[in-house]
Amino acid sequence: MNEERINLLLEKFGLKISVAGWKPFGHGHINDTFLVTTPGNKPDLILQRKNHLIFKDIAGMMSNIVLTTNHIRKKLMVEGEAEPDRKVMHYIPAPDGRYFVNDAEGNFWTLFLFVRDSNSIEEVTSTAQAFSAGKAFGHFQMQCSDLPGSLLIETIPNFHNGKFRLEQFITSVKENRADRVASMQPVIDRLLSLAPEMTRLQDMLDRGEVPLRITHNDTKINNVLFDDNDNILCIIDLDTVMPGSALFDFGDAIRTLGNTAAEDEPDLAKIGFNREYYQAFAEGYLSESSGFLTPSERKNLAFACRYMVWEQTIRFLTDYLNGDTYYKIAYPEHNRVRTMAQLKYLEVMEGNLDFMESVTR
Ligand code: ADP
Ligand code: GN1
Ligand code: MG
Repeated sequence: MNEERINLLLEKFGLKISVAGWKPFGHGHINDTFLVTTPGNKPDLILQRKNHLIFKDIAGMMSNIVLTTNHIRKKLMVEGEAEPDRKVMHYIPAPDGRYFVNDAEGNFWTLFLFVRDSNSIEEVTSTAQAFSAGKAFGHFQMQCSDLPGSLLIETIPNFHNGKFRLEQFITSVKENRADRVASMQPVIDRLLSLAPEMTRLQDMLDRGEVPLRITHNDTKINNVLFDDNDNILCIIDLDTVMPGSALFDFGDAIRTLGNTAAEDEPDLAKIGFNREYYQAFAEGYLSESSGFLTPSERKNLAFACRYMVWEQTIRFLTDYLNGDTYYKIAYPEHNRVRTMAQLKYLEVMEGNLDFMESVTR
């Protein structure tokens, strides 16, 4: 990336300005994100290259995002929100009305406002933050609850379908493309032995025992923006907003927020389960969602945390066995390290299940 390219992309969005500065931003595994500062008092912008090899229908994805953000913005206006652009993402259309532009290499670029005076965190450091994050994701689900699901496409089909993820995993073992199966055999066996229990969530969805809602589907803690006083501003990274289960969002948030270490911590001794953060997140989440959650959802919140960690473990391992084709990696064995760290977290969680159940039942 360079300044000339940034100016060219902004021009495609109809903005004829010379940027004041730019830098790569965030820690995402899929997209490329750049913070762009503009001259004068104009708001800062984020230019993001969406990964079109992973998101195969960028126009559909952007349609989901615009429907969702417009829906939320309308509610904020009714509530008299003074600064809606800090409470919901604001994407900028190109002059042709589309919410992306293409560059000469066929990449897809999107542009949105940087939420002023915002911070995203890679790890929670207080129960107050955990409570706020829970409230934020519960509130987001509530804001989306009257958005008709039929309007949204499945940006990545079967994204959190455990049976589908299991099939992909089994295929990666059979194909053994990177010749890494032998070294991972005990881990593969362990993850496969959990499959009958873990695919139960998809069974419940298939049978209609757990409802489909509009959900975020990537509720990592770094997808929440806080202000300088740890108050919630908004939920970001809306690429995977689509029909899904509330259980996916609850479970995926605990996957990062309940872990005392990072999702790719190489030192397994550092990986633990933070009961206080779990409890605070659950209380924040339930303060917004207890009115709409069904008994079957409520009953399965704790289980969903185990499910999401198992799913993420097999996703990282699948990518490792396939030769690292999906997630960005920072070093050659990164996906193996991620797999081992998630598996350790899954095991640590087992010892906390009774506690988790007691909080969320
Ligand atoms: P990825 O899909 O790669 O995770 P994100 O859309 O989450 O990309 O963006 C990466 C990071 O950029 C976020 O974790 C956050 O730190 C920052 N970010 C994204 N959108 C905004 C925004 N609208 N305002 C401020 N910071 C943002
Ligand atoms: C990816 O882009 P990012 O880092 O927020 C992935 C999530 C995984 C996560 C693991 C579209 O999210 O599903 O849970 O990495 N996003 C996609 O850290 O696959
Ligand atoms: Mg993100």
